[in-house]
Amino acid sequence: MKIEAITLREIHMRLKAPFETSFGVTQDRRILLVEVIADGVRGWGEVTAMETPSYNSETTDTAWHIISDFVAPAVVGRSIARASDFPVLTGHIRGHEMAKAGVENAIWDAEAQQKGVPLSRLLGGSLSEIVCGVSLGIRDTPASLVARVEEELDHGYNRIKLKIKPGKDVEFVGAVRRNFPNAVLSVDANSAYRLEDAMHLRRLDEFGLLMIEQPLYWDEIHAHAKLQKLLETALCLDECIGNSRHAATAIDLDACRIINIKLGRVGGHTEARRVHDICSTHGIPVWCGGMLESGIGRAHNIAMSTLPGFTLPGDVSASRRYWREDIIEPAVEVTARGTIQVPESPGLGYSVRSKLIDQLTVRTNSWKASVTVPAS
Ligand code: OSB
Ligand code: MG
Repeated sequence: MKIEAITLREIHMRLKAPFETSFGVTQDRRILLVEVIADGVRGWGEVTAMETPSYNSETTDTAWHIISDFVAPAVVGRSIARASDFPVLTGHIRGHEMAKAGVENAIWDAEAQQKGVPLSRLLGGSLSEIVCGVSLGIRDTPASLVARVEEELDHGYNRIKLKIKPGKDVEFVGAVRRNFPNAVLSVDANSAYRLEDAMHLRRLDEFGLLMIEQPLYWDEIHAHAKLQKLLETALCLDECIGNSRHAATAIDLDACRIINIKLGRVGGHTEARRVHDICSTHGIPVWCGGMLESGIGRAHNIAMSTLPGFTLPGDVSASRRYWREDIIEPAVEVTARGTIQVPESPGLGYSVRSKLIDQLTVRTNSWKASVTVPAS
């Protein structure tokens, strides 16, 4: 496959409601979309960096810089046999996984279309339906959180994840548990606690949670191993797993019993599949995390979630929970039993609404391979 051209654009999309995590409130998303032309076929990817370096160290603007000044120049005009060879072209660029993933994933979409297969099948996925959970932001009062949980359970979602932070944890989770004794519940702290808080976190054990996601330092696995020994509840790592070596380390140290896989955080489909494979080998269940994506990122998440190790409900849910109008057609919909039907048409399996994307675009940058004239 020859990577003939790349177009990078920034679009602005407003979430239907503000989303609060331990690191802040998000409502106005600045999302980068990547359009790649490979052998004449167009593929789409999304950069899942946040606007601020609060979840990890990347931002919309760092990704713009890294793609513009390093990734695009390194890959446009180059040929690779398949999308899974893409990391070889960008291996010299340290970090910036979300920036690289946006471009790599667009090439995966293009390859699947060239081969006439759904992206899920090109990745080796087998599920035809994926199981969905939701992630609920921090609320002002336990009562308003309970009301939100009730709505999402009524919609059929199979697992409810509650965002927590110090001061908004035990009381909130307790209220939800009392109201829904049988619901599958988990919590996500986005690194808001310290190892010294272990005795406080132990109070969550009584609520029978499926997992506690990333309670400690965003960049430290070892502290989670110490914490896991003190808790009954399974820990799940998100932020600390930037690649498959990190996953192997976490498993070796017993730092978690579950891993959340995010395409952007690990650098794209190729590395995500490696994380999945290591987890499968060690009997660690995985699930697909979300980053408040537009439909393009969501469609990539759906394809990845069809790999057999994705045995727990993910955070990938219906477009309408986030957006008044999504940039793909049809929008991602969830069945009454809280599942998404995996599309069967080639590539991402959704059509991209180019006109709407043009309206939402605030800046673009593009690169084309120079035409080489054969010597006569
Ligand atoms: O930690 O999983 C996270 C959103 C932004 C940044 C980090 C996270 C999240 C979510 C929301 O939990 C997942 C989603 O609904 O897309
Ligand atoms: Mg998380």
